[in-house]
Amino acid sequence: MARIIGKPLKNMPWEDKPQGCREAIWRYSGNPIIGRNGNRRSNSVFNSAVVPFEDGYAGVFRCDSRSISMDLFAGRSRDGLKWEIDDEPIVMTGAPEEVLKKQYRYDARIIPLEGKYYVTWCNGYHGPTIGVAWTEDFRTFHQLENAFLPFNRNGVLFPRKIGGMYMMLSRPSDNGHTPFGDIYLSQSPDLEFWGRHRYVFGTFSGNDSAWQSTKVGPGPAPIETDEGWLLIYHGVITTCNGFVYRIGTALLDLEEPWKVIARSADYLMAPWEIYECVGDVPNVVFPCAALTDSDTGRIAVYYGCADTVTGLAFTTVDELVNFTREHAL
Ligand code: BMA
Repeated sequence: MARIIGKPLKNMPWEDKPQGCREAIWRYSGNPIIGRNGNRRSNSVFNSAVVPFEDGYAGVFRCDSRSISMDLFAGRSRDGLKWEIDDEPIVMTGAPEEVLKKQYRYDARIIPLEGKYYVTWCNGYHGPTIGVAWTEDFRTFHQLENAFLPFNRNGVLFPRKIGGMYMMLSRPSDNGHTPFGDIYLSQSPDLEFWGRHRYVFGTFSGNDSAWQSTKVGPGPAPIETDEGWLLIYHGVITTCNGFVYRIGTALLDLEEPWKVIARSADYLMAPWEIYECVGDVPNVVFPCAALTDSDTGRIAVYYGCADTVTGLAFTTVDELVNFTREHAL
């Protein structure tokens, strides 16, 4: 049995695997948990991050507005299912004015690290790059320097230092909808200066795993297990109707996490449900957060559906480790 190395989480959102289900992950019966009108002006709420906070949960949500602007909003929940999302976007403080200038912000991740909650997101600075901030209360957010040069997306911190360094995964990109993309790892002594870049893994162009032939990018913060860092990621194929986004898994070495132990050839989850296939951008499932309980091994994955609404799916560490190894490339 694989084990999560982390904290217990009592009362996390959960449903048992439905009888007869043969999948390694199963959707919440009440999906989508957040609809288009998550806050007053939202057109869509998706690709958002949540963490346990105080006696419930807090989150940073991507709410595209009805003018179709992209920004981040704080939210709170008692049960991780019903969310109250602020009507006003997060105001960042602390960084030099040049860095605080806001063009657009989207696709946040939240990583509990050394007693604070670090938020990373795709930050518009003459093109997309990785914004970084921390908060202790989800009201005041202290922004740091952008981690990288443009163009980059999907910056995801590891939840602890490894070999004395902070580590972040990312997916270098272009200024548009990026018809390529591999996962890299960068290291930092202070969360400001990033270097020692390593290639983790890239697209797979063969017939054996075509769903991830256009680009791959990290999803939720890697989950520490006794078998390695469990990475849930998105993989994309280009079809005659455009991109299709699916979800896969990989296991990375605990000490040198740019080394891949195993990676799934099959996708874990794909747009099958109507709310994943129909929306502003059809055929997208895009994972950004995972809650975990070290006692039971349960995992709850939050994912964007068709760039329109937010879904939740359940699995366990054992299911994902077995799935990754069983279908390894
Ligand atoms: C990516 C990002 C995501 C989005 C996806 C599908 O490049 O913009 O926010 O979910 O495309 O449109």
